[in-house]
Amino acid sequence: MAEETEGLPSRTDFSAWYNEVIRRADIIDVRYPVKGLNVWYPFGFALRQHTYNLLRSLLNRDHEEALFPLLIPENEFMKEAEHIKGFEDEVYWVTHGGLTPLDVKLALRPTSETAIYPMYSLWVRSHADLPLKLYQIVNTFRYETKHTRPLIRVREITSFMESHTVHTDWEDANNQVEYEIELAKEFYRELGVPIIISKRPDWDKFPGADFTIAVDAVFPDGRTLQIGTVHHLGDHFAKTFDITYEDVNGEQKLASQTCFGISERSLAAIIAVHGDDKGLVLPATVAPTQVVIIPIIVGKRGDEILAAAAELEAELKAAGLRVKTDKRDMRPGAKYYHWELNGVPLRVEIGPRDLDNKQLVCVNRLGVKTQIPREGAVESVNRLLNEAHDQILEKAENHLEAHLKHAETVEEANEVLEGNVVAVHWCGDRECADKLEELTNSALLGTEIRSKYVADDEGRCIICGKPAKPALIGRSY
Ligand code: P5A
Ligand code: ZN
Repeated sequence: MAEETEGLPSRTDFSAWYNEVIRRADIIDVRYPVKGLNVWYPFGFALRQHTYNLLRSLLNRDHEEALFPLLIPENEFMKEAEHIKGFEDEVYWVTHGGLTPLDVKLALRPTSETAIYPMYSLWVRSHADLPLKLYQIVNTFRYETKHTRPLIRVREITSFMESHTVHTDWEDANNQVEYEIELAKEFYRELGVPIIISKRPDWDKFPGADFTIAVDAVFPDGRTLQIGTVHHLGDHFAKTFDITYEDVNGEQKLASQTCFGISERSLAAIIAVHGDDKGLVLPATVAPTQVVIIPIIVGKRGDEILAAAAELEAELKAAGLRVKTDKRDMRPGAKYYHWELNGVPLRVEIGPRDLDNKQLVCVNRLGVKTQIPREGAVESVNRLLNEAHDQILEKAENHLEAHLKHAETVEEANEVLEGNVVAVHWCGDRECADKLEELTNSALLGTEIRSKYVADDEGRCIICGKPAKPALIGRSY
């Protein structure tokens, strides 16, 4: 809808590149007249659909999908003290029904703990009802005051996957936390997006949680984006909302809970991490079109070539692949440009010479060219799609590795912080963290880092010199 022929801004100006690519590749239109609320174009919506189908398929292994209301009565919303404190400046309120002021104001959910847990209190009776593992995929509203950006920081989160689980005890909930971390890892591996997992410092955890484990991606400019969080809620909400059960001995016990969230930031990560100066680079797992066939029509053999293209399309589609044939009357170069902008993982060209040689020319989105025999094309194309996936993951891994630095002193940290995430040692004291953040103009992202690039070694605190563990600092979106 918005394609133009001049080049995209270079990726070195990441923000300019990002804004252009999501517009030109028909992902999101930001012209809706409310700040932070955006419109999905059909192509963006298709990408969203495939991405969330993948997420659903992973969740459905051990969760069930449900749906709770958008509006939360003020009295429920106000029950958990920490939670309200964390969200009070971000809530939109519904105050009227028509012209009549409501007796009880209604919050537009910024997240659904306070909508779901009163119901859990009714549903959970006995240990036999546990564990309870539900999720929903809904829109939520947060009156964000920081700079909004499409998919990255929005005021209507249109694609909020929130999982909420209930367990008999803290240990069982903790196992669920680990399970959900693994689930997030698998999801992002399927998207080819490398991640860093860490425990957020206490002051940055989810309001009402025992602790928060965050999933971060590293963007082209070296800034990080939190693309998922798993929270151990302990029994804080269970106490507030009276989620109790009768154990095997007939005693009433408080339940222990977790929640886990992923939003359209997962799509921002796909776009930002893989994209290049030509546009989107989509992983085949979620690309709306996985293969585009380009008939190269020269001379008199047009009909023959179109027939061969149609036959190939039918064969690939029958094998379950998402395929399009671009029959438009245009120069092949202009077609390549279009499909590259849209991130299609594999282009297959058929010209007269290929017909004669019973072969196909395949070019993946990273520009790797391969000739395959026409016979057995389904198998070859599947292999090339898998290889393309490995290549984009490897490229992204290399980027992450190159942008993960280590520093022993504040001076060293300041030398490498521009454009990078930096591993340091920190003793765990808030004062040292505050000082470090101030001296480096960065944020302490987390500890207990799960990344093959950061060793779990003992060191000296970068501020006070006391024994310390690894911590990550960086600048984030
Ligand atoms: C977990 C799900 C929660 O809300 N309650 C239910 C928990 N956690 S969270 O960390 O606050 O949000 C989960 C993830 O949502 C993304 N996110 C956003 N995405 C786009 N725009 C926003 N304004 C926004 N706010 C949060 C983050 O990826 C976060 O980890
Ligand atoms: Zn210290």
